[in-house]
Amino acid sequence: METVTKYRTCSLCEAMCGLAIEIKGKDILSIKGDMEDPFSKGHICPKAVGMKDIYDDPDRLKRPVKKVDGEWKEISWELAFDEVANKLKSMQSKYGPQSIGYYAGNPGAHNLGSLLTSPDFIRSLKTKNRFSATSIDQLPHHLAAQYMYGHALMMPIPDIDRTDYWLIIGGNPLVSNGSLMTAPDCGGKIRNIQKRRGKVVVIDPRFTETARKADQHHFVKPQSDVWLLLAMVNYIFHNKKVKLRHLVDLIPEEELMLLEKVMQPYTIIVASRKTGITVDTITTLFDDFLKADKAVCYGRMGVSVVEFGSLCHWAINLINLLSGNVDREGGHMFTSPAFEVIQKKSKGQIKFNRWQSRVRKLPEFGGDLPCSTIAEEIMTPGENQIKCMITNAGNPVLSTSNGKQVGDAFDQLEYMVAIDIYINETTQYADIILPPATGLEVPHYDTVFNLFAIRNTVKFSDPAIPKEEGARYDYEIFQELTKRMIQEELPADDALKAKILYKLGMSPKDMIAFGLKMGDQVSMDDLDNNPHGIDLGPLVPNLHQRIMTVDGKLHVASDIYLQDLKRLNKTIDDTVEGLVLIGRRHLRSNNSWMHNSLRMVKGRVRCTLLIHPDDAKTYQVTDGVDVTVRSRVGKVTLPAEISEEIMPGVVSIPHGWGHKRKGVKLSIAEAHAGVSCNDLTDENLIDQLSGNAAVNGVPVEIVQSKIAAI
Ligand SMILES: Nc1nc2c(c(=O)[nH]1)N[C@H]1C(S)=C(S)[C@@H](COP(=O)(O)OP(=O)(O)OC[C@H]3O[C@@H](n4cnc5c(=O)[nH]c(N)nc54)[C@H](O)[C@@H]3O)O[C@H]1N2
Ligand SMILES: Nc1nc2c(c(=O)[nH]1)N[C@H]1C(S)=C(S)[C@@H](COP(=O)(O)OP(=O)(O)OC[C@H]3O[C@@H](n4cnc5c(=O)[nH]c(N)nc54)[C@H](O)[C@@H]3O)O[C@H]1N2
Ligand code: SF4
Ligand SMILES: [Mo]
Repeated sequence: METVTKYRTCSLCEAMCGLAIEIKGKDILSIKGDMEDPFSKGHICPKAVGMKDIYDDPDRLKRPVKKVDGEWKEISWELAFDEVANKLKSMQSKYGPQSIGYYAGNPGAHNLGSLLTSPDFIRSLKTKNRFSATSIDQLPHHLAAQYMYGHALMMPIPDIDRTDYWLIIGGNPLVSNGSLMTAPDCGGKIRNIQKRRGKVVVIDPRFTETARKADQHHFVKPQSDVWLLLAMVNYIFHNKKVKLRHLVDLIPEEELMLLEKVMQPYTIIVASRKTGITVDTITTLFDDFLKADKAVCYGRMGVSVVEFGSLCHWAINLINLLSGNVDREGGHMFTSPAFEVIQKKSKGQIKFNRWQSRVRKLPEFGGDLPCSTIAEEIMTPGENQIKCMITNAGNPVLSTSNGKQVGDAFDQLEYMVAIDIYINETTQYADIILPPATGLEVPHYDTVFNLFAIRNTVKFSDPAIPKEEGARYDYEIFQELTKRMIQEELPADDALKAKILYKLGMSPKDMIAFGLKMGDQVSMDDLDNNPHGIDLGPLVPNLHQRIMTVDGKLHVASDIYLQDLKRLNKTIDDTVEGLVLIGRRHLRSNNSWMHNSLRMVKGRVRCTLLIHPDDAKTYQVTDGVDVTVRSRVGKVTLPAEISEEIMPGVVSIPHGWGHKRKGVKLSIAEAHAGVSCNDLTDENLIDQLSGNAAVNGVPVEIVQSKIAAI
């Protein structure tokens, strides 16, 4: 059998690296970086080869499984589709549509079939009880994009290929490979900034892998960044450094004057007291940023999943805007994707807080409710209580705040369906699991991450390797379920039904081809002829054409933020006693679901409690010895790792671990189980404005430590 090389984009994280995969028959011989990919130019990380392990994994499901008397039994696809659709319809008629909850996880955003076909299925459920991993991630970014630029997806991207000054606050792109900034090889990009005599500055409670490569690193107390960021907005006004350049006609003058006024209390002195960074250092930092010809401030999880995440991202957008760096080379720019996801028809629509969750009255955003409310929506009796859950490509038991409680809630459900490739911490609660083909077996196009990329490129990849006989693609699963859900529901001549049925006949490739035609930059034929992808050039100024607000203006002082400042001001004198918990990521992990690859988990134990030597002394913690950590919601026991890389008063546990649980069928992951830091994070700690979970900065205490025998 002959060996062939297939080219495609890696779908694991946001970096969109090009892969060159050698295949012989049904065997994957090697996975390397595609040197001819115009975007990633050969770069990959260690996870890319993990794609082979997922493909070969004997624990991965290929056929639907149903729980019968506590045991999983394979059943046929037809039976599975019929059962799921009938059950969902009976739940709808018995308890009403709100009794069905839906949770969408992270790999869905990397998955073409799921992205294009799940929305119709979700619509057919007619439920408002929708949740996703977005609300334990980037909700504040979407909110700022919505209120300032008019659409949740109008997110400005740091143009790090051309900047002179990159301020990274609460992000670790050397490990995460960039997020809401699709940029393969961030290490190389940092080196290039330095070669251009530019500067990279990192602000983080941990001396991270990125900080090690940067020109400067400053420790910051968790949750305090908001004071620093607002102080910088104030500093720009106070020192008359506002440069609006070509955007002057977009920004309402009265809003600018109001903003200047409300920013006045946020001084460097307050910022210094809150963050622990000296007044001199902050002043130099602000001056350096403002002196640079092209500068960009970029914030990620460390300023997203915190209690003032929305204010942080509003402030970051304001800093870039007021310093003259928005829609300008080397600053904060907007992409021009070949397949346009931002539809002109949604111009001006605010999709926020149109309804609230039943129990805690948390706001809806983009049709989703905050995932911190899932458990209470299931466990609190009453009308519209969730009785049935569907998860797609998500593992909320490990990934969301107070995950153990989410598991307990799932255990109470009347019915649960998981669309997933594994029997894991979440899906083990399901009654039925529908496993799609995945990874290298599915067609791929990045509708989402091209929108967030630092350069415009485009590529379509057909499946690199055929799916197993009898397996189904995710889009087939969604299309089959949707068909059954709407069949009798809507009258035969219903226009929506006709539209959905028409789409049900289309493959994802047909849909992308159609979208590309609308965009008029490249055709599917062009992509078929260019398997390495096509470069469409660097980002270009385009905000005047792309802005999506109803009046075409860029709003800098929306009332939601001004109101939230009042909430912030109440905390001005708060001080932190004891320890707070933050997270961390590792190059060989991908949230919770790649630990069943030996290649990814072998070596030194990575699920440790990182603690500063001073705190270790105070709490009598010994390096390498188990320590028990407790929060309001639970406790975990794990080995301590004493290091000066974490600042005093802060401890860190990576998320996505904790695989040793009843019902889990992940042989390798169970043997390298670790503990789940989300058994400590608290569903009540949220960013009140957006409803986003706050998993960084959680108060914890050390309740027991074993002192190593000398
Ligand atoms: N404490 C703390 N918690 C966090 C974070 C943190 O930094 N700290 N980070 C948060 C972030 S940013 C995110 S995005 C979330 C992630 O949260 P989730 O999306 O809920 O969890 P994942 O770990 O990504 O789980 C992905 C699931 O998808 C399945 N899967 C993989 N590939 C496919 C596929 O092709 N199709 C289908 N149907 N299923 C598939 C896997 O088996 C797994 O069950 O975690 C969040 N949780
Ligand atoms: N290898 C790997 N790559 C991944 C993932 C993975 O699990 N593994 N997950 C992917 C996903 S879903 C996402 S969303 C991205 C996330 O991408 P990143 O946000 O770049 O990743 P994190 O490691 O969460 O980085 C957050 C940083 O914030 C710091 N931090 C914590 N609290 C605070 C605070 O209060 N203030 C400040 N200033 N900093 C703080 C942490 O120490 C950490 O260094 O990564 C993606 N890429
Ligand atoms: S950086 Fe992300 S996209 Fe690139 S190879 Fe690694 S996991 Fe895949
Ligand atoms: Mo994420």
